[in-house]
Amino acid sequence: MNNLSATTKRRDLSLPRLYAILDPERCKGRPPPAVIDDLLRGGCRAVQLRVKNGGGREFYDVGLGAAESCRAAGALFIVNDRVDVALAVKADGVHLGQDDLPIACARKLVGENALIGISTHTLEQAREAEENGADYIGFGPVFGTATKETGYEPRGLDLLSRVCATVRLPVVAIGGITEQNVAAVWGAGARSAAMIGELMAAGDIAAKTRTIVALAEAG
Ligand code: TZP
Ligand code: MG
Repeated sequence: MNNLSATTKRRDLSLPRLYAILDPERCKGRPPPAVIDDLLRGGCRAVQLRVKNGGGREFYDVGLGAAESCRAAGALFIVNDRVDVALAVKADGVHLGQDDLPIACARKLVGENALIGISTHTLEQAREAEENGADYIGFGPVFGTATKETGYEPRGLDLLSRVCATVRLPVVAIGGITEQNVAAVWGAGARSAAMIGELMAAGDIAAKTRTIVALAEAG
């Protein structure tokens, strides 16, 4: 839809090592467009927009600007939960939870070139997501997190490793990932590390992003 042209095949997907999640409620008073700019200036090349409590209009308005900024920077832009918003803002893809639309249904709506990611919390869910045609899976929470009431115990690095060894899809690990533990997450086989709190807690988001991207390049 956005950076994925008809000639870019989903199966060639090489997700960036850092997958930032932008949640306007977690921006600590900073305007979401400024936070997106900071993430992109810091070298982040995958951004997911997550709007849990706003209406579709807020999601659309923030998403439209975010999609444009990501497109200009050559970054992937993914919309959380809402297929309609992903289509409306021409995102690169949509990220679904276990209770959202089934993958096959979302695929019919977004088409063959868009990415579909799905959150998983068990090995079985990860296998199922692969069988059902997801392009990548989220897996977590790997560690404890204060950002979301997940309802799940932290899954830990051992289970993350098993999931990464079992599915062929790229795995985006999520939950409690920080500058201190991100190398272990990549080391466990996760292609990418999703972060909310660690990035938003930084006084200088661009500098923090740069640090994480540099860690990935050093590893
Ligand atoms: N899904 C599982 S854990 C989580 C989500 C959305 C929150 C991740 O946030 P943080 O601050 O990076 O732990
Ligand atoms: Mg969701």
